[in-house]
Amino acid sequence: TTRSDWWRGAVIYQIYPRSFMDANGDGVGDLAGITRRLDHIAGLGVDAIWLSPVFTSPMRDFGYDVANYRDIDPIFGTLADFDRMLEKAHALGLRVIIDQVISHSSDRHPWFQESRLSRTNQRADWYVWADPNPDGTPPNNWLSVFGGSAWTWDARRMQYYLHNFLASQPDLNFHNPAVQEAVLDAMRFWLERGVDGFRLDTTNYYFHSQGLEANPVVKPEEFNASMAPAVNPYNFQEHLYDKSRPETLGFLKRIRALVDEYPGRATVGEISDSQHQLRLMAEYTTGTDRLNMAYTFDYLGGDFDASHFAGAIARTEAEAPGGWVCLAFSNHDVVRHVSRWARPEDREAFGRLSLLLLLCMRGSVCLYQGEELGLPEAEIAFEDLTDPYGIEFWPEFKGRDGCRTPMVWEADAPSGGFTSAARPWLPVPQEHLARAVDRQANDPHSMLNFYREALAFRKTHPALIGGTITLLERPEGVLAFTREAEGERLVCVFNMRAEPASFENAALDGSVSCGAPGTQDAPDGMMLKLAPFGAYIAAMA
Ligand code: TEU
Repeated sequence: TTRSDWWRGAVIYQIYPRSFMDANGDGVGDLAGITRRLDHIAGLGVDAIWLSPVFTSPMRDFGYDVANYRDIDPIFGTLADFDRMLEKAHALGLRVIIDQVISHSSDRHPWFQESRLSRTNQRADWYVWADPNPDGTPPNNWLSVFGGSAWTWDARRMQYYLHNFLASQPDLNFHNPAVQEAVLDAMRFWLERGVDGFRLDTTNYYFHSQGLEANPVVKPEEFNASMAPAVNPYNFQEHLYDKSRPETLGFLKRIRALVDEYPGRATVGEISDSQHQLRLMAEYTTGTDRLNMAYTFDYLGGDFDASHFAGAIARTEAEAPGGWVCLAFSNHDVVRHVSRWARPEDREAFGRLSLLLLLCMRGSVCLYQGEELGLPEAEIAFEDLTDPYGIEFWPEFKGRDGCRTPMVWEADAPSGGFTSAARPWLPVPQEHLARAVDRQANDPHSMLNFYREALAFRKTHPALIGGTITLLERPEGVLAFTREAEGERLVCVFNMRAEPASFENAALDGSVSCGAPGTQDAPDGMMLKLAPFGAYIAAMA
């Protein structure tokens, strides 16, 4: 299609390049591997891919620490490999969104190497530097998401520098216009190369308050422990001064103006702020001069609970009605959702129900590689951990390795066909092998084929892609709403529990099958009996 607003209601498949497909046999996935396996993604029926970072990096945070914004890390290949991947994706009808990690760079980036040399060099103010307190302690109480102070002492420059994440991820100073120009230039480089848009890492972290005021401390009872590990002291502060600053919007408008020079490109921002999520969502995505979409953390943590979902939908509709949400249940930062939300014996039914729900809510959708196979979270021994966040907070928080293990392509091949190396960079769990793509591809009842059918169903229903959403009255454990657009009205009912339920509503009367996969028997008048994790999706006369 050539629709310039293709992103509205699109389904985006996230590739974690280290773990998708290894073509050169070094145990780490690469661009040539992705190119080889793009058919699998096209065969799902998604609209686009989002590629986690493939840029030059020392890989302290596995690519979310960029040392050169305009080149590909050798572990992933070359710019020519990138171009080949892009060309094949486009030939298959897939748009390509790349990750832009501009809030911070790697400490190996030449910009930082220069900045740390002195207080007077031409890049001295490209990062956030501050003097110590008289007793030598850091300038204030700001904390790193990954543990410890957000300030690290630099012995050469004799100052502290700010990092919201690892000490090897110094925070770029967006108050400096030259920094804004430099990162916009790097984005233009990729637009010129033909990418279809950007996933913007940590958009609400670009700016800090130059007053360096201390963040207030949050009372434990006000802290939303379900959204973030309670073991992490970061979550006990209200982040008023280190992020989510008002200057952000002005810069997002500059990004949009740049992207708008290239027709049909789109942006999706990551807003990570459990306290001000919806306000920022509304601010960053309402109107035509800022981001196209932002993805919501509402369903990346919390409980799989009808009240939680109904509340999140209602709040989003009320507080960010003009915004556009990107929905996701899994990504490279959280426990895979079938493990997070379901008991092992429920996962087949749960995986299907949760996909139908994801595809029926209002917004665009991000799927994470492997979820189409129903992969559970991998259990990784402490000795095998690679994620610095997990190593820091083990065992209360086990980190992100468990959702980053390699894709499984062939059940009977070593390492599931991911690599010919003796050891992949993270282990391939034995229990994943039976779920490999080749096993599921020809089984009409597999999770993989359910994903294909459900995605095909969504494609043919404008009410699901762009329609309004209206919540219906519901008993506990059941979520129900209608979606409406272009004269089409669908009623969608989900039993979110592992036990039978019933649902009675006038909206059901006269509803007719509309071919949704896995949908269950028609109601008896206004009364619907739902199987455990059962769904009913129908058109209303
Ligand atoms: O994540 C932003 C972020 O806030 C993370 O702390 C997230 O909440 C956490 O990983 C959840 O477990 C982005 C990227 O998605 C992540 O992979 C990077 O490590 C991080 O930025 C730093 O670039």
